[in-house]
Amino acid sequence: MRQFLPLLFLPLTLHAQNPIIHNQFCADPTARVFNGKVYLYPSHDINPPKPLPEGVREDWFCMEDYHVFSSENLTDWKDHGVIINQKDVPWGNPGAYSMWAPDCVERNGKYYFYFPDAPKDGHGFTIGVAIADKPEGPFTPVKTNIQGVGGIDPCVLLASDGNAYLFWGPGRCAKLKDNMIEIEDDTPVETIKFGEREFQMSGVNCLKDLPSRQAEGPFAFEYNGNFYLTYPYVRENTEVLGYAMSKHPMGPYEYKGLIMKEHANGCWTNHHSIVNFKGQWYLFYHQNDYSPNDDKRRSVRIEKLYFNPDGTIKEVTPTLRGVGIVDALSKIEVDRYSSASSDVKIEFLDEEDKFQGWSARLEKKGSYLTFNDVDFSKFENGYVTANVKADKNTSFIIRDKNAKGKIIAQFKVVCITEGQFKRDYSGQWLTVTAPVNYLPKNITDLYISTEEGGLNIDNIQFKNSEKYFSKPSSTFLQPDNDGFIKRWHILEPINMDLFTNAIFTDSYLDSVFCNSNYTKLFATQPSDNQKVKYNNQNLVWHKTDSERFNVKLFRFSEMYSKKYYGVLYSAVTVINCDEDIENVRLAVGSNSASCWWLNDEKILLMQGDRRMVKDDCVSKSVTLKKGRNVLRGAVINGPGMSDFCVRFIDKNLNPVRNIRIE
Ligand code: FUB
Repeated sequence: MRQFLPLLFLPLTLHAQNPIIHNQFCADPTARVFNGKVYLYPSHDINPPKPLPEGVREDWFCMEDYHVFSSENLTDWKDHGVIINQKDVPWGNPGAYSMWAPDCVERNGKYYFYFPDAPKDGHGFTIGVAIADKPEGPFTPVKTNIQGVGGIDPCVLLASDGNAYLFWGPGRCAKLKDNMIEIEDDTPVETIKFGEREFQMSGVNCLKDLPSRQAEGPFAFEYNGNFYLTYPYVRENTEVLGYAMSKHPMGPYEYKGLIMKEHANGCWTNHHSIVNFKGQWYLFYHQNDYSPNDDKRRSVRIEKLYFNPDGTIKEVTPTLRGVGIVDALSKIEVDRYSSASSDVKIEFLDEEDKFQGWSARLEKKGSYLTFNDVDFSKFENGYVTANVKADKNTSFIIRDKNAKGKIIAQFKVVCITEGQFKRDYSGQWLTVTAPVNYLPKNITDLYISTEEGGLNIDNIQFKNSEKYFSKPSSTFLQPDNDGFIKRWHILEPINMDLFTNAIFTDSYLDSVFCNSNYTKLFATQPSDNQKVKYNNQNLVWHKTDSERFNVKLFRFSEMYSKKYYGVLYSAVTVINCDEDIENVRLAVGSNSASCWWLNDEKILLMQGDRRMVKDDCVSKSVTLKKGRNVLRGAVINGPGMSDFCVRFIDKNLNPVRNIRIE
C-alpha cells in the first residue's frame, strides 16, 4: 500500500482491502446505496492541530470536516473531497473540532446529510442537516440545528410506513417531519446528563432496559418485516456492536445479541452501518489500523454480513482482507490476507509513516497465507512480480485455491550471492519476477507459502506480457520493410552456468560454437516441437515468428519458463531465393556474443560483451544461392537480456527483401 497525497476537491481513486481508505483517518462509517453505487459518509479523524486550539484535547477525537467517498465495487473508492467544514455550519462552533458520526439519506430527489456538531452557544452536541441535489454534494447547511435533539450520532430510517425516523445518541428516536429537518414532537420528555450539563430530550429511548451501557452510534434499518436497531455499547471495558429487533420502528425492541465482539487490539470505540449492495449485506465498521497506539485516529473496514433464517444476525469476525474482488492485474496487498499460519505477522512498511501500509512476514518453513477472490479474467499470459524483503536466500510459491492447488508461480529470492560477484541485499526491498505456469480460471483464491521462511511480502501483481512471439503461418514470410528476418526455429536455451560476459574471447567462443557436440545439433533441419538432448539437457525446438525486428530470446525463455541468464541460444531459419543474389552481407546485432553460419560456412563471429545494435557487425560478402539457404546462429550470454536482429544488406547498404522465409 502506498500513501496518496491529499488532493482536496479532486476525486481520488483508492484501491482497498481493510482498511478501505488509505489517504486519511476516518471513522463512524455510514454507507448508503444511491444510484447503484455505495456512498460512504464517515467522520474524519485528524491529529489535533499544533498549538492545540482552546478546548481541544490532544488525547481526544478531533474532527473539522467531512469527506464523502463512493465505490461501484467496494474495492476502488473515490474520494470526492470535503463536503462540509466546521466553519460552514451557521449554528456551529467553528473551532470545536466536533464533527462526529454523520448519516445521509435521499428523499424526493434531495440528499439530507445529518451531522453532530458543538453549538456556538455552549458545550455538548446537537444535530444539524445539510442538503444537496447529489450524494456527493455540494451540501448547503440548514440555518438552525434540529430543535429538541441534543446529542451525537444521527441515523435516519426511511421506513416502509412512509415515515422517516431520526435515531441518535444512546438509542433515542423521534419521527421526522416531511421537511426532514424538524422532528414532529420536540417537547422535552427527559433530562439527560452529558458531563456536567443537563439536556432536555424529546423522542423515546428505544434501548431502555436493554444491554446498553454507554450506548451510542445507533444504526436502524428494516429487512423482511423486521426493524433492527444496531448499536455499539460497552459490555466489559470497550465497545461491542449489539443489536435489537422489533416489529415497529420506535420499538419496543428486544435485545438479540452481538454483531461484533470487542476489538482484539483494544480500540475503545466501534461504530458501524449495515447496507445491502447488489444482494449482499455488508457491515461497515472502524478500527485503528493506521494508528495502533491511539484509538482516536481510526480507519474504516468492511465485512460481509449474513442473517439466520429467523432474521437474527450472524456474528461477524473482523478480517484484514475485507470484501470485494481484486483484479489480478492490480497490486494485491497480500498483507491484507484472508487467513494465515499462526506465525504470520504484519509489519508496518514505515513506522514513521504508517499510511505506507504493511508487509506480511512469513517467518518459517511452511508459513503460508491465503488471499481470496482474485479476478484473473483480464490476465491472458505473462508473469507475476512481487515486492519482497528477505534475510536469507529463500523462495515462495503461489498456488491456486489451497495448499494442494496447482502451482501458479514459483519465486526464488536471491538476496545474497557468494564468490566473485558477492552481493548482499538482505533486508532490502527487492522486486522479483516469475513466469505464470498455470492460469487460474476467472475468480479464485491464492495460497502463498514458503519452504524457507525469513521473508516479507508487501504485494504481488500479475502482468500481461507484451506480445513478443506468435505462431507462424503456413505461408512464406518476407523480411519486414527493413529486411529483418523474423521467422526462426529457436532451441530452448542450453544452460552454460555462466556468471560473466568477460570471457567471450574468440578462443572461448570457438570452443563453444564449433565443438562437434554442439554442431551435431544442426545436422538436420529442426522441426517444430522436435526434442533433442545436449550434455544431458533435454531441449525442444520451437518454430516461431518474432513480433519485433529483434528476436527477444529473454522473453522466449520466459514464455517456456526456462533459464534466461548464463545460457546459449541456437536459432535456424531457411531462406528461399528465386535466383542467386550475389554480393550481400549478413548484418547482425546481438546481446551478447554470437556466431553465424550460412549454408554451414561460418561467416560472422561477434565476440565480447555487447548490446544489441542494428547492423552492429557485417559479414564478408556472400551469395544467397537460388533455392534454399540455411542460416543459423548461436547467441551466448551471462547475466543479460539476450536478443538478436539479423538482415542481409546489398552492396549499396539497402536491405535485401526479395527472399522468402520458409
Ligand atoms: O467518532 C466520535 C465518536 O466515537 C462517535 O460519534 C461515536 O459513535 C464513537 O465512534
